[in-house]
Amino acid sequence: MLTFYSEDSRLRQARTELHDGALVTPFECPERLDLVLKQIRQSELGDIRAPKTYGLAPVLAVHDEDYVSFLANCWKEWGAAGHDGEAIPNIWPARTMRGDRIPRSISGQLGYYALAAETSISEGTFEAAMASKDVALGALEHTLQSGEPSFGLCRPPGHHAAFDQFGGYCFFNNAAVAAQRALDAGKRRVAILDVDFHHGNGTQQIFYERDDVLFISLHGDPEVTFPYYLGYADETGRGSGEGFNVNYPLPPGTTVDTWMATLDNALTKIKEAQCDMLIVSLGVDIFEGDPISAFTFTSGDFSLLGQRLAQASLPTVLLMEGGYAVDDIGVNVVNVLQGFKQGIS
Ligand code: 6XA
Ligand code: ZN
Repeated sequence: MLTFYSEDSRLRQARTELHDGALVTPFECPERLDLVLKQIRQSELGDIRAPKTYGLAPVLAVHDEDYVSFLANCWKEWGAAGHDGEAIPNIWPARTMRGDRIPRSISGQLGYYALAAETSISEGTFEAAMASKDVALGALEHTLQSGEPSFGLCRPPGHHAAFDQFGGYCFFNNAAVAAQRALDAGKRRVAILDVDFHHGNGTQQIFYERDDVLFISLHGDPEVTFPYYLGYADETGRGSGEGFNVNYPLPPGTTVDTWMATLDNALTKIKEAQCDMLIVSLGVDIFEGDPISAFTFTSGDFSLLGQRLAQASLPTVLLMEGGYAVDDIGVNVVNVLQGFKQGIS
């Protein structure tokens, strides 16, 4: 299985994340790439390739143009406004305010386009986000052409990024960009299966009223888990999208047996919906040792996950989402990919 990866993903080197009331070094850091690359190189998985560049058009197919301009210019404008630190929102169009105005000030714009405060915008963030969606598109193109599965080592991740909002370490929704491209290339219905510990609110929002993308997510119950305001079981899609959004919120501490039984339900739905492509939002923060999550996967369990995903028997692209800087993330990712390979042979 080929891996797609871009050196430019390292251009985001944010120094600050608002976490537990303090500014800490971000969990979502470039070292994550090294941990995964090291294990892929030591495995027999296959080559690592750099993607070509695909420009902005595939981004604009799922994101708002003004939002994309905001991301492209934010760091420069933040500096021009005289701010020393990284760009962090601290005011929002909250429920009692107006949501129909986009202020001229970069501080006002930050709140308008942010859905959370932990993710600061820093030098190189936009460039890294561009590289990350190229990684997703490179993996997709390879799978479309060869029918073989591929892995996109995307960084920054994407599944929290909505039509016009960033947050949860995400800027462009890599899985959504890839799904739209697959449809434009002739696929009829794409399943996006999100196994990250956190709900993929951005992916859900982008496709909520559509029946050509089936979005299914297994995640920590938003009653007690980020992103809190989306990801409940009663969110089933709207209009022609009704029935094409499926959420499985699970309590912290959920056992792997329960999680796998839920995955089987998800795979049945993908079969019933007659999808002709599978994109996996692969977060390995379901690991028992993950510093910000609360599921109980061991490294060995990730092999089983890979095997089960292969049983969908669909052209498959796996895209990296969360999973944080503990040495094990490389092992866990490779276990999924090797399990997948075993599952198809
Ligand atoms: C912020 C938590 C952000 C979650 C990031 C993540 N306190 N998403 O892993 O999948
Ligand atoms: Zn996550």
